[in-house]
Amino acid sequence: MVGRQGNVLLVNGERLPRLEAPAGGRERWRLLNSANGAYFDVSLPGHSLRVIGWDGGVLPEPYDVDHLLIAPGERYELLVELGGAEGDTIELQTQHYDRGHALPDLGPRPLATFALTAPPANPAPRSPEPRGDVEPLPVTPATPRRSFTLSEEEPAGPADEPRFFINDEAYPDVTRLVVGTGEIEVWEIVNDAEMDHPFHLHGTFFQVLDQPHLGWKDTVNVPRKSTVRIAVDFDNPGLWMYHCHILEHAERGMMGVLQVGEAP
Ligand SMILES: [Cu+2]
Repeated sequence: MVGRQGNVLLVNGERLPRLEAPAGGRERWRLLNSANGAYFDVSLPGHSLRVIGWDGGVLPEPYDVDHLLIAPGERYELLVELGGAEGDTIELQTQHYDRGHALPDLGPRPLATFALTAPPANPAPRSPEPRGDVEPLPVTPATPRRSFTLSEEEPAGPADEPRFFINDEAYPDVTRLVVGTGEIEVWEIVNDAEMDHPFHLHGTFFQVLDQPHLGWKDTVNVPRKSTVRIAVDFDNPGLWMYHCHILEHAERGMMGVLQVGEAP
């Protein structure tokens, strides 16, 4: 029902790796949640994280957070200042995020340890922060809107499987959406289910509306009983999927088909 959670956390395929980094150094990290169903809410206690990029590239305006929620399939690029002295260790942690269905709070869990080494005697000059070139998509009251309602059905008995739907249809029994190449649309993703679902679109990136940061994404978490609006520029003709990125949910129905342009 909730997707495979697993009971061992891996970073780059390793359990609790110990990494070295020069004290006071600045590093660029790319975080990708490749878990099937687990959410990560990462932090470096005592340090802030500077978000410089998302799934689809570098942001025009970076922003700072003290923890960062990463749903399955999402990617974030960070600049991290590893403040501290030689010999200190800093722990990258994940904490519980309540994504519904009363999953247990296991408290903060370590992901990796950074052991600070002596800073270089002659540090290289810092390169400037990368800045992306992103313009807001031109959304107007005339921009076509579509609505997608995500829902779930718990198994009726022990022999049953849960089922998941978009607009009451379960893949593969779905109506193909057709969009003209170059059309801009606003998609309203309504999560009517009892848990969060990370919505993922293939073939193009989108901008998440109603939130303060501009940038390109292809996966966005839609918290339970809430609505997320995205603006999409369908500039890439072809036949594409959109689905929940918890793969058990896609497998059990929460997936649709989108045709951009002429039928291939
Ligand atoms: Cu889901």
